[in-house]
Order: sequence, then structure tokens, then C-alpha cells
Amino acid sequence: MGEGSRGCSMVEKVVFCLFLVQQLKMGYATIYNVGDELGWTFNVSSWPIGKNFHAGDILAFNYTPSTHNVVEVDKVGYNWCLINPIEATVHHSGKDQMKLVEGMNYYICSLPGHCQMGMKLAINATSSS
Ligand SMILES: *[C@@H]1O[C@H](CO)[C@@H](O)[C@H](O)[C@H]1NC(C)=O
Ligand SMILES: *[C@@H]1O[C@H](CO)[C@@H](O)[C@H](O)[C@H]1NC(C)=O
Ligand SMILES: [Cu+2]
Repeated sequence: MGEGSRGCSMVEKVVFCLFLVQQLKMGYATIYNVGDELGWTFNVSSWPIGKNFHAGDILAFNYTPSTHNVVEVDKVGYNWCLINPIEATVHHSGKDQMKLVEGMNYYICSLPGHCQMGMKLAINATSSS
């Protein structure tokens, strides 16, 4: 019996297997609503306490678009409530989804004073495997 007799080459089998593994991994990704029912708002900075985040998990930032925004920052930006106005991508759809990478992930609202009032997140995501 040749490989072609069932119409499926080894390469195709490998590709299908990788596809299944990817589907499984995606199945394990968790979607978190930041701040739970309150959403992305003031004093949300303590919301991550007690949760175990993994690389690939999704953070859903839900808020009224005219009142807040979401900016991914680094540790300095998080600590000092600063964004790099040239490089920063400001998300302001009101329904922004961010995928966590392994290690630290930092987000703030860049509207004046909001980050200082606890509208900031520091999340340590561990390996997805
Ligand atoms: C944030 O939490 C502090 C301390 O609990 C509280 O005094 C303050 O009013 C809260 N701010 C908002 C905007 O909810
Ligand atoms: C993030 O978590 C990992 C695993 O628990 C730990 O080794 C690492 O030090 C943490 N990183 C920070 C910046 O806290
Ligand atoms: Cu804000």
C-alpha cells in the first residue's frame, strides 16, 4: 500500500495534526472581562490579584469610548503613568481586546489623571503550556 492510496500524504497528516494542536491551545485561552461587571474604570488596578493569567489569554477592556482609552505601556509607563506620544497605540473603541504575552503586560488609560486614580493594570502571564 502506497502512501497515496488513501489520498492523504504524510505532509497533509502533519499539517492536520498541527492544526488540531493549535485548536486545543486556543481552547485553553481564557477571555477575561477586565474589572468584571464594572469594566475598565478607576481603581481597576487590584482586579488581577488572585488570578492566574497565561500567555495567549485575552483581556477584554469594556468601557464607554468617550470616557476612557487603553494604551499598552512598559514598566516605566505603568509606574509613572506615562505614554510615549509618538509610539503609543491608543485604543479607544470601547471594546478593545488584547492578547497577553508571556511575562509582564502593562496597560493604562492615558486620559489626564485616570491612571493615577488606579486605571492601570500590571499582569504577569505565565507560559501557555
Ligand atoms: C478608589 O478607591 C479609593 C480607596 O478605596 C476610594 O477612596 C476612591 O473613592 C475610589 N475612586 C473611585 C473613582 O472609585
Ligand atoms: C512572573 O511570574 C513568574 C512565574 O511565577 C516569575 O518567575 C517572575 O518573576 C514573575 N515576573 C515578575 C516581573 O514578577
Ligand atoms: Cu480613563
